[in-house]
Amino acid sequence: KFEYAPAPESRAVVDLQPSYGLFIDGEFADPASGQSFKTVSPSTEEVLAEVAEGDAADVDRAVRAARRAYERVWSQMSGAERGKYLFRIARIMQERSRELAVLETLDNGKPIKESRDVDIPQAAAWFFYYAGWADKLDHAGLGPNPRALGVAGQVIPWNFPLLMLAWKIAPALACGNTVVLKPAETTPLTALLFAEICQQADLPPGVVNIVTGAGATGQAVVEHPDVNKVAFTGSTEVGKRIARAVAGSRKKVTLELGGKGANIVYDDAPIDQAVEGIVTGIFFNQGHVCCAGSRLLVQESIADDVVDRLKRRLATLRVGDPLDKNTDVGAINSAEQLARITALAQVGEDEGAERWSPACDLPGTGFWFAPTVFTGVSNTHRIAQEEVFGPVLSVLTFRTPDEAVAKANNTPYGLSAGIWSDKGSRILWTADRLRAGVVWANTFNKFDPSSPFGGYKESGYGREGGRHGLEAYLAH
Ligand code: TXE
Repeated sequence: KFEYAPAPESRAVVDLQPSYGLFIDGEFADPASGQSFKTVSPSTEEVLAEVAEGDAADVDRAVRAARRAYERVWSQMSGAERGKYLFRIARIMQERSRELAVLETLDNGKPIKESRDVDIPQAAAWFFYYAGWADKLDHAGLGPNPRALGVAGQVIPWNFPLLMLAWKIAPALACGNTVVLKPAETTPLTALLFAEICQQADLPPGVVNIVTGAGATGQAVVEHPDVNKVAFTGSTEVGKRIARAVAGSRKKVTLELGGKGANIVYDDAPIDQAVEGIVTGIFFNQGHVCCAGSRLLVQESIADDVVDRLKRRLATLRVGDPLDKNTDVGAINSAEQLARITALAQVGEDEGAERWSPACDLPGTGFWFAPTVFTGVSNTHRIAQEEVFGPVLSVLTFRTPDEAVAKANNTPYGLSAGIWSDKGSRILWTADRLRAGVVWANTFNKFDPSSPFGGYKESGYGREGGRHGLEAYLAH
């Protein structure tokens, strides 16, 4: 067995404060109610900080500040000037990337190598990318005179806290909108550090406001009458509630909801590469990924071989301390999410699928779930239809490309899919027939700010990223 010396990333780089206020009009402020909630480290259950619980009165203050900043400053500025602020924010994020990465890992439970190599660099990349658009909107092909919408109300989840903030805030600001953002209640800390970065970048007060709190705070943001645009990433259930809440208003809405991505492996696929892609597809970020490849669809003739190789590979994954640079799979984000995953995995067993996990010693405290593979899954099983949002893979087989496509499309969702094959024609034939917003070929979970991302069916509507992502924040 390969022995390694743990190399923990030092948490001393993070200056954790015992309590955090709301960020409104460029300043940290106490919430009207005086209430707060605790954010804990999912890997140790240690309380990291007390965070302000914003209510409707705080949201109103934040929306007013955003409106003032929009009317008086941000919409009056040239695109080039707005771009300079975004470039400055991006550079500060790079300079403070180590601090951001450690804080993200502490608050979320994800492995440090993922926050260090994916979340934080990608978040900065989004700011760089949209900074470049700020002075080129007239050339975006979005009409002769694209204008900002006004105040954007944004609600984000806990799986990629800073990256989801970047997906939301960067295009909104580039287009000339101001923002009130509500981070998820289990992962507010990097959003609050981002607020500090806005101060450091001298961003005019009120352009970005961060109101922390639970679902009710998000609801107050979404329903505020002076919010012109709603952007939400989260569960399909809450997404539907938001769509109902804004129905009949003039708010522009984008929803990025759940998924049940199919990872299709044909018999001519490069198998070792495909196995790596299956692992990345579902075990990256503990499977807390809306576009995860949570269903493996493997051609019957190679299914046993692929599953054997997959199991051997999973036995080498290191599950444990997220701050250890060698860790591959970290902690589940919350006790609630762990309970959801545990319950749905039990349903998988009860429905007759075969459950397998590699031997791994899970830490005694914190929220943990071993990487899990279900074989013998049929399309009607709940673990083939419902989003688990955890490190759980369902394996299904198919005989023909038609059957692969039919099974891949047979869920309420349509966010992502992967295709593994040596034949370009087969990849194009399949991709053409998949009802999925993103289709990867011979790779998985690859992101770039220039690529649009979004869903079909119950995975939501609207696109984030690329030129398409501008459309969500412009009236034209
Ligand atoms: O999501 P919620 P939860 C899926 C995934 C997961 C399930 C539940 O399947 O198992 O959702 O996760 C805010 N009005 N995804 O409960 O509740 C909330 O405070 C306005 C997929 O954490 O949707 C948080 O900031 N906002 C997903 C955000 O919505 C409300 C990512 C998301 O939380 C609200 C997360 C309301 N009425 C979960 N209620 C993805 N697409 O990536 C809650 N919120």
